[in-house]
Order: sequence, then structure tokens, then C-alpha cells
Amino acid sequence: MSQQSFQLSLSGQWEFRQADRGEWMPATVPGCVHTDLMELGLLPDPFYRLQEMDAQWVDKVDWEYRKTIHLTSVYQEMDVVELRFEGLDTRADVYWDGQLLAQTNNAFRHWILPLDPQLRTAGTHTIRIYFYSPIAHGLLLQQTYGTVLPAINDQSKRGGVPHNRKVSPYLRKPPFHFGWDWGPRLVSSGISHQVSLNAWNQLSISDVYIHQREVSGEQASLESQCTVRASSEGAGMLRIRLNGLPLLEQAVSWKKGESVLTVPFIIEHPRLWWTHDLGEPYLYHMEVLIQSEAGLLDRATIQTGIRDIRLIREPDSGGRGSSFRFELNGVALFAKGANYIPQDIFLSRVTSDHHRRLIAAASEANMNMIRIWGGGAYEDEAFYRQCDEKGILVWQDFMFACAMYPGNRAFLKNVQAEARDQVTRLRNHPCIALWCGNNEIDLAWAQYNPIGGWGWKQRYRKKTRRKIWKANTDLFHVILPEVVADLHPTVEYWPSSPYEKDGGHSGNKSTEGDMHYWGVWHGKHPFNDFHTYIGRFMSEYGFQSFPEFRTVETYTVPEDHGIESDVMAAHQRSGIGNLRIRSYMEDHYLIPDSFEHFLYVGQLLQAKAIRTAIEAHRFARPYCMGTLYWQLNDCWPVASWSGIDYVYRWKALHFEVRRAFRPFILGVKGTGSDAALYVSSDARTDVAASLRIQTYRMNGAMIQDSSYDVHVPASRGTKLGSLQAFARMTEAEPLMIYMALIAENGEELCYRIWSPEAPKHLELQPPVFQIEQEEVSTGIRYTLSTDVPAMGVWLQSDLEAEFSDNFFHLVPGVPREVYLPAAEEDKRTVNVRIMSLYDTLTNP
Ligand code: BMA
Repeated sequence: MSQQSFQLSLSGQWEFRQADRGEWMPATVPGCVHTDLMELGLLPDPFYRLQEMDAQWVDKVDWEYRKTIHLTSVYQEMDVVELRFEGLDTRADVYWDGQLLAQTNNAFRHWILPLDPQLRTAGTHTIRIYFYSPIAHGLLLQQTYGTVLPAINDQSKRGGVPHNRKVSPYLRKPPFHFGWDWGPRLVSSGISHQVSLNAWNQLSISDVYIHQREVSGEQASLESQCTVRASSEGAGMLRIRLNGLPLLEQAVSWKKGESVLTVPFIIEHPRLWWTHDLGEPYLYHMEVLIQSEAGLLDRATIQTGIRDIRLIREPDSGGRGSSFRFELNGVALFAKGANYIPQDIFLSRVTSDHHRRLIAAASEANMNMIRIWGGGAYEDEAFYRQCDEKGILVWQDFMFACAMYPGNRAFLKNVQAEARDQVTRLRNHPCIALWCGNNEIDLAWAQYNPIGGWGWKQRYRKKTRRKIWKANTDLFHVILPEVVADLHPTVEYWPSSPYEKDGGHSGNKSTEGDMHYWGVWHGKHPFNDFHTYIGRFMSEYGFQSFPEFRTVETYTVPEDHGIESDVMAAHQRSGIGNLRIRSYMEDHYLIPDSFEHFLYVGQLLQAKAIRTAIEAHRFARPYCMGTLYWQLNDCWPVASWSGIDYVYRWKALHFEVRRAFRPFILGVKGTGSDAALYVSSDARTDVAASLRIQTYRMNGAMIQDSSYDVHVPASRGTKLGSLQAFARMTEAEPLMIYMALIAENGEELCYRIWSPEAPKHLELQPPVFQIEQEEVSTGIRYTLSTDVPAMGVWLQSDLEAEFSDNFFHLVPGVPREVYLPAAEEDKRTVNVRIMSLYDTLTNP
């Protein structure tokens, strides 16, 4: 019998050129026009200084890619041979030996193009793909649709698009390519994902979905839904193997074309999948094999976790609103995490190593949920795999953000096909916790509030308004929920983020749904307002900072080193960004003169803002059941709301978040005589602990060292009492207070070093740091102490690895241990520099 199936990868070396012009040049697939041009030295690195502007011509012209392949005679004998593209960005014509095979129009779909036997003769064949300029094609689509749709982040002017036309909503392509308030405008084209030639006889498994009908610790009632395609009808055996052992076999039959073979099965006492904070993210390995009498026809392997995930929205008993909380295997989970954007504007540059590094950083920062925001892209398999393995849930947006979208039949059908592709691809990942229609569209249009929203609907006549809202309804209230209900019925669909309820819109005072709170930052509210505006689930809020100086150096020369220089301004895409940073900095810190110090203090400021927010949200548990700040990471080197910069350096924020997302958090809410001490616990049982309070003068003198027995209730925020009941305060001089929750075994569960005064009013003294170091197996352990209270202590080494803790405050009585991973050969030579807020004072 001939071979059943095989796959030939067609990724790797291709050729490309500007359409119909010049020589063919070497290209890499997956990739895009920009990265291929850069590789050849034909396009300067757009991340460097102002060079983004030199790349704006690329999206105005058409491009061609081609590859020549040699086929043996075996291909002609196979029942089916198909070209498979995991992604083509975006509007492309695919030719095989000059014959048009397909016209593609969606970067989020995959394309399977069958080749008739006469096309796959033994010998040489050429695949050629013609990519239309996304701008020219977008303009055409806009004209055909007849309505100009809003897209506030589309930087058409920077792109030099005629009449500043924003074409992004008409194209199913990553929205952030067109610019965002943290991203460049680089609208690329190309073969964005893997390409292969797949050949098979008789039958091919195209998908296996492990539908989790009912899951508990006693039993998991599952169903394997195996989609097969067959060249003729047939029958055979379907076998399932679980973790390498045979589980069951069942006789099955299929028809010519596509069939779904459904086989129910049970796992007794399953090992459940948990987020890493609640348990072990256990994964099962399953194998589905289909055999006929003649032998194996095809097999598929699946890695999945067994878990029950629910979004509980039930009215409060007091009539205040409705809950918005996730329950994992029946356990209420307080979501701690951040919003995610793609890790590079050029998606094909992101490797599995990048995913591993970023998800590891999220897990190290005690996050249990990441929101994949709707203006980027559905992520690579490696991203979700990392989340599965690390025990981190994913809130998955569909890719629509901050714009209105067309509603013509072709567009709706295209979106439906995209959603089916993506939901099918991702539904075995236990990390997927929610499918969400879009980012901020419901809020921006504000249909039910005549004067509300971002001023979009007011620009249209009634008839056009109806047309636009109808498209929105069709997309986010009909098509997408139907796809999720059909293909992934165990996971909830949520129409938009934020969203309150049908017939209303999320606002800063919503008592149901999720909330984006931008009063701090966009609305200039003071940090303490984080305590005032708290929703049931905080899916966005944020504060900007610059990357550290070493990262700034990667895209600047010394003459650029001023916040307002042209180059720094081009790497700050929020029009109000610098203004906001400066004015909040004035409220809290003395503004440093030096550029480098400004970046550093800006990072402390950002960490302080987000710390305040996380405390507010966690203290409000269980009213509030989640906090995801904006944003985890960057897609190029830039000033942004991120906690991790483009080159994966942790800002002060990421260290702060790591502390603030520990299972216990302690802090102060309120000011003056209203100041009260709060704790929040994610532990599932009450804890008896000791509250340690030390107060210090700024000269280092300790004026109090007390311990109190406290009872910390499980799974909630609790007021421990007024601050004055615990800490001896003097009106006369500012103090620094160390507070810590100490477990019965002496372990410090969490700590907070805090002053009732803003840092600018503290008379910081020059600290003398003592640093002891000890080599441990995989790195170096440092023990750091100080003689006077020190703020924002920043350790820097010449290694790329991050310290286990950084940008922390330090008081004389409590030394801190930090750990630096280091290779054997680096341990002796590594240099550590220390600075703190004192060093930024020009006039101490
Ligand atoms: C949120 C996001 C993004 C944006 C961020 C900062 O609303 O959804 O669109 O980048 O604000 O302005």
C-alpha cells in the first residue's frame, strides 16, 4: 500500500520583489516585506530614531513572493494534495504554475487549497503570491462600502494616506499595524505563517476537539469530536490513547468529504488543570488514531487540561449590581494579570523563546490571567501552550478594537470564517477562559446614551448610524456568540470589553460587567481615585513610563536624550503622554534634572500608580474579582503603559506587580485620620498572622517596633483597623513605615514600606548600603541593608538576567535578600551598581 500521508514544509527560502519590478531577491517565510527588505539592507531599521518614516512607502505598492519546488511522481498518485497556508497577510492572489488557485482576504484565516492531479505532475512547479497594497486595497473597500468608519488609532496621516483615509476597519489584518498610542505605523504584507504541501490517501484528520461535557474531581465526562475528510466513504476503528496508554476503541464510519466522528468517554478521578496559584496545571496527552483493516489511516495528538471554567454573573443579594467572577473547578478566582499586545510589530520575529520568556515573567509576577487584547493578533500556538503549562488563564478578545466595522455580507461571512478557524484552533487549550467580542467598541459608540461615547455617532445621519449599529449587532451579538456557542460551548462569550449589559454601557460607576478605568491618566484623576472607581472586574487601567536608559540607547544617539526631542517624541505615541507623566510626577516627586533620572523616577511613578490600583481592587474583593492592568509588554521600543519593555527588561512596575500580586497584600487606604490598614488574601482558609510594624525617622532612627496578632479572613479584602491604631505617627515629621504580615512559621507573607507623605516631601538622607553576596548553585544571593530609609532601590548588573526583586524601598531594620541568576563563569566577575531615589535629588 502506498504511503498514507505526508507533509512537505514550504517555509524557509522564497524570493520576493516589488510587483512587476526589478530582480527577484531572497526572502524568508514566515516573514513580511519589511523584514525581508531590512535583511537585504534596502530598508533602514524603522525602530531606530525617526526611520519609521522611511518605511511608509512600503504599504503603498504591491509585492510578489515566489518559490520553485520539485515534486516526485508520488504526488500525482495521492488521493488528495493541498497547499496549506497558516496565514497570508492580507489581500493576496495565489498562483500555482501561473494558474490562479485562490484570492485571499483575511490575515486571521488559514487557507487550504487543493491541487488537482494534473497540477502536481513530477517535475518543477512555481508558487507565486501577489500581495496587493493594503492601503490601495483598503481604499477600494472603503469606497465600495460607501461609509467612512471611525478608527481612532489608525495613524493614516503619518502613513501619508491620501485625505488621511483610515482603511484599517475594512481589512481583516492586525489593527495595530496601522499605529496605536504605543505602537509604530508599519503596515506590512507577506506570508506571515507556515506554508506546507500536504498529501494524503483515503482519510485525513483535520481536527480533534475534546469537548468537556461535565467535569468534577470525581469524573470527567468528555467527548472526542474528530473531524475527518475522506476521499471515499469507509469504516474502521477509532482508538483513543491517554498519556500513552490505550483508553478505548470504537467502530466508526465516515462518508466521502467531511464527517465528525463523536466518541464519548469518561475519565474517573481526573487530575484537574488549575492555575498555578490554585494548584497544578496538569495536562493530559491524548492521541486519536483511525485505522481501517489495511492499517493506520491517520493520527492526531492533543495536549489538554481538564477543568471547569465559568464566568459567574449573578445579581447581588443587596441589589447593588451583579458579580463578574471566574470560577475554576468551582473555586472563585480573583484574576490577577495584565493586558497583552503582540511582542513585535513584525509578528514573524516573535519566536517560541519570546513566548516562553514573557509567560515566565507573567507567572513569576504571580499573574493568573492575561487578556489578549483585540487590536493585535490571535497568538501563536506556543503562547497558549506556555499559558497551559504555566497555569495562566487567557481572556481572548476577537481582533476588533477602537473602531467601527463594516456589515456587508462579504465582510460578515469573512469574520465568521475567521472566528470558526480561530475558535477551532484554540478550544483544546485549558487556558482559554473567555471569548470577548472586541475592545472598547460598545463604550466608544455608546448607542444607548445619546451624548455618550467618543463622539463618533454624532457625526452621522440617522440612516448611516443605523447601518453602523446594525453591523455592530450582527458581528458582536449574533455571529461571534453563535460561533462560540457552536464550537466552544463550555466557555462564555462576552460582547465587548468593557461591557455592562444589553441596553447600557460600561462607565466608571458600573456595578456589573467589566470596567476600563482611565480616570487616572486620561482623566487626570489623582491616584487615590483608584479607590473610588472600582468595578466588578477591572479589565483595564494604566499609567505610562519610559523604558530604562539602556533600552532608550538602542534607538537614540546622545543628542536625542531629552524627553521632548524629535526622536523621543516619535517613540511616545500618546499625545498627552509626556504631559501626564510630568504633571503626576510633580504631584509625587521632585522632578530630576537629568534625562536618565527622569526615566528612572518615571518608572517609580508608574509603579506607584499601579500599586495603588491593585491595592484598591484587591481590598475590594469579593465585590471586585479581577484586576488586569494595561499593559504587560511592548511591540517596539517606546514610552508606554507596559511593565516589560521591548527587549524584555522589567520596569519598576513589573517588580512592583510581582509584590502586589502575592497571595497576601497589605496597604493603606485613605488619608490623614481616615487612613486605615487593609489586607487582602487569596488563601482559601483564614490565616492567623502577626502584623509587624516599624516606624522610622528619615535619619534612620527607629521609633517603633511592634507586633500585633491579626486574623486574616480567606479570599477577601479586610480592614484591619485605623492606621493610628497600629502605627505611632507624629504630625511633626514625615515617617517611613514598614509593615509586614508574618506567618506563624516566621515567613514574611507580604510587606509594604510606606509613608503618609509623598516622596517629594520626605527629607531623604544619603543611604549607605551594605551588600553581602553569596554564591548559590544557579546564581548569586545578595543581602542588602541600609542605614536610613531608602526609596526605589535599583540594582543593576552587567548581566541580562533580572534580579528576583528590584526597585524596592528599604528600611534599616529589615535587610532584603535578592537573587541574581548567573552562569558559573559570570559569578566572580559580575558587577552590581545600586542607586535609589536620593541620587536623583539635585538639591538634597
Ligand atoms: C486602552 C486600550 C488601548 C490603548 C490604551 C491606552 O483603552 O484598549 O486601546 O492603547 O487604552 O490609551
